[in-house]
Amino acid sequence: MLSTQQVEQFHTQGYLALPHFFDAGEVAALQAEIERFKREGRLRNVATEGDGKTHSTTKANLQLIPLFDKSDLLRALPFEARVTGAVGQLIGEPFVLHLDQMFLKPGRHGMGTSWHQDNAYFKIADPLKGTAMWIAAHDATVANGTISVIPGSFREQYPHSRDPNSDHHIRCYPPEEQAMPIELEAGGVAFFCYGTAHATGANNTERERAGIAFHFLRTDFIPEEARFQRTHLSGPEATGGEKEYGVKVGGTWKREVERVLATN
Ligand SMILES: O=C(O)CCC(=O)C(=O)O
Repeated sequence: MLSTQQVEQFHTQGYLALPHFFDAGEVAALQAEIERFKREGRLRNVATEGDGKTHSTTKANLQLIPLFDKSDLLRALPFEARVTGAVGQLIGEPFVLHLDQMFLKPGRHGMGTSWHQDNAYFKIADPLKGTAMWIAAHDATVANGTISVIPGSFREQYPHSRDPNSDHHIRCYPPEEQAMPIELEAGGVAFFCYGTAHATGANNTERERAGIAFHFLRTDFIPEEARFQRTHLSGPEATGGEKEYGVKVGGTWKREVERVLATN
C-alpha cells in the first residue's frame, strides 16, 4: 500500500521512486533472464552515429521489446499484486499493460536514452492516467546513467523531433537544469507518468546496467485502435492473462522466480 503522500507526490510531481520494491531473489531472477537474453543474442543496438540511421559501432543502447513473449518470468511480473496495487493507486482502475521493454547499457560504451515524454508517442488525453514502472535491474547511479526525470513536467508538452542518436526514438529538449536523477539499488523502481520528461545517461562505469520498463494505461484512456491488443490487469475484463495468453499467468510470479533461480 502506498501512503497518501506517495500518491500525492505522483500526482503533483509526476513521479515516485520506491527503493527495494523487489527483493534480492527477485533481482537475481531478473538478472538471470537478462543474461539469457544476451546469450541468445536478442538485444538490438538502437544507438546511431548522430544521423538517426547509421548504427553505432562504438556506442550501445541495447533494447529488447516486447518481453512478454520471450520470458514467462517477465510476463508474470505485471500481474504481481504489489505491482497492480501500486499502479491502481497511482493511475486508478481498471488498467492494462501497454508495453514492456528493456534497455541495457554496457559498461564504458553504454549510451543513454534521450529526453522524451512518453505521451509524445501515446497521446492519451490525460498524461497522469498512464505510468511507466522502470525497474533498476542493477544498481542505478548517476555514474552509470540512471533515469532522470523533470518534476512537474507533465504540465508541459515539449515539441519532439527525431532523436539523432537512436534509429527510431523521438526526443525533446526540456530544461535539463531541473533534472532529478533517481538513484536506486537493484530492485528499486521509479514510476513516472506519461507526461513526465525523462532520460537516461551514458554508462561511464566498467559494469553494465539494465532498466526494465513496464507501461500501464487506464482502460478508459486506451486509444481506440489499441483496444483489443492489450493485457487487462484489473477490472471486469481482466482474466489473469487467460484471454490474452491462453494460460493463467496471474499469481505465477513467485513460482516463476523460483523456477528461474533453480535453473541458473
Ligand atoms: O532505460 C532507458 O534507457 C529508457 C527508459 C524509458 O525511456 C522508458 O521506460 O520510457
